[in-house]
Amino acid sequence: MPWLESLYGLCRRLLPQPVGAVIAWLALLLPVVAAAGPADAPIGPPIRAVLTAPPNVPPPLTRRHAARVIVELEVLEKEMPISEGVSYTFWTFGGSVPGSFIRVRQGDTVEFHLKNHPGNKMPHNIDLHGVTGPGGGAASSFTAPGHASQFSFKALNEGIYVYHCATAPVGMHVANGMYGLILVEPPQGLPKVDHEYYVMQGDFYTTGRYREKGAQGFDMERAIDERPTYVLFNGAEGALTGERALQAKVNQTVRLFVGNGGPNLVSSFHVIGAIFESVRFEGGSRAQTNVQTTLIPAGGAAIAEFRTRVPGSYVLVDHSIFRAFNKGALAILKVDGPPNLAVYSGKELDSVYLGDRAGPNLGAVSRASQAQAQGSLTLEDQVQAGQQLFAGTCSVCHQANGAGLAGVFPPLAKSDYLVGEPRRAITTVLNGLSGKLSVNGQEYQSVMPPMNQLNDDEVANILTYVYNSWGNPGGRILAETVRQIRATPAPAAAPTH
Ligand code: HEC
Ligand SMILES: [Cu+2]
Repeated sequence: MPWLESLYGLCRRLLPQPVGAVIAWLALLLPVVAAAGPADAPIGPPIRAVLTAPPNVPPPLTRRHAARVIVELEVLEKEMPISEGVSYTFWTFGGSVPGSFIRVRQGDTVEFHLKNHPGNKMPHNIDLHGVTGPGGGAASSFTAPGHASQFSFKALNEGIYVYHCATAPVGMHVANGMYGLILVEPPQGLPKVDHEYYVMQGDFYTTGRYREKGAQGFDMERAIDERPTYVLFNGAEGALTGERALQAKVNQTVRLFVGNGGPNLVSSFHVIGAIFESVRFEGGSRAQTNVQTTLIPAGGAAIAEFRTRVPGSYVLVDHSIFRAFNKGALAILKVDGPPNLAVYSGKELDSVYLGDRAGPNLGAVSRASQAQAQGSLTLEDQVQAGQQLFAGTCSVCHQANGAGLAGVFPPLAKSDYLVGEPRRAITTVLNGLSGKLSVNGQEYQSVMPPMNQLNDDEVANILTYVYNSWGNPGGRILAETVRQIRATPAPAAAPTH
């Protein structure tokens, strides 16, 4: 019904409010009455859909009529980083996790081509939640490696929809990254904004622990138990932090298309320091306003919008908060521009919320783990990696300069507790420390929580950094030593009498 939408636009532009608005809205209602009639048959030659890799979204559609839209999506099984120094074999739609973003218009007829790369090992298919029909396309799109399949559907309902692979074992295909979003724009389009971004959460199940280095396999048992090692935005820790952070300027409008691929977890999606002015929750057509945290079910999506008002780093998290700080569900929107003291007087929150993500990246950490794997790890590699990890893990208490805080956190700089006692330093990090303690003649009686979420490399590198900084005597701690000490059971508590 292109003439109706033109009429809508014309009314809005030419007639004075509110008369113009009323007529415009009446014009908008007409196509609803006539929906799905023969009138919205595709017009013109077929159009190839623009597909984008996350966090990018294809440009808004300017078309004001339904068309035949060709989507070509290729499945690629490929090894990619899931965290610094950790790789995983992802199964992808279009080479990225989440898969390519697809944008069509309500009323379009989508001619879908699914290709399965000849180098792949598995058959795959696609179930699009924006499809009306059994399996959402799954049965028609089952494709063996080296083959392609084709089916068509009419995008009847506008909204933001998840797509995913539905080949058995379905959970495994989804857990390996086989999901993405398709936006079906309403006929009149979405209101214009300054930035549109594509963010999708997923939970991952690796054989190794969180941040355990090297190539990690898929762990079916953990997946069935719903105990993910990683919970991530856009398929990798650091996919949207440091140099890859989302960008905006002060006083701009941001629209986030947020999906949740699961396979298991439900997301409590929140942006620290921002309030969503509008959320199309569950991807539906109704918008909720003034939302702090929006629930995104597995296999669901939302459209969240807000205006940037104060410069700084805004942290996107799953507010099931251990997932953010201990499993990776953390991304950053960096807003540049002049301060707005009337709205917010404080300083940047980077160090409070970002932890080891506050630095530009953890490049030194991956360099050290590569060197470790190749047997060429140097003292310098360890010190640099340790410095980055210390900043995110230990400096909140012991301070970046190792001086501690008088009476509360003991110093690590020139600490007589540390010097000549590497074994004791390692057990302190692994098991924590509490009770009376004397460092350089000063008494402390406080609690250090165990830091045993750190892996052997990380503990070794952090302590090597500590021993080589702030006037400390130097020396090296090796991952092997940490491994041995971790394997030794902690000393039993003294027997009580
Ligand atoms: C939440 C705060 C906190 C964090 C984080 C923390 N520590 Fe501690 N640390 C303490 C406290 C408190 C003590 C003293 C405990 C006591 O009084 O028994 C301590 C004691 C120590 C000691 C022994 C005393 C000394 O000064 O030599 C070492 C070594 C140490 N921490 C290293 C680390 C390292 C390395 C990290 C990072 C992996 C770390 N700590 C993270 C709070 C913390
Ligand atoms: Cu698949």
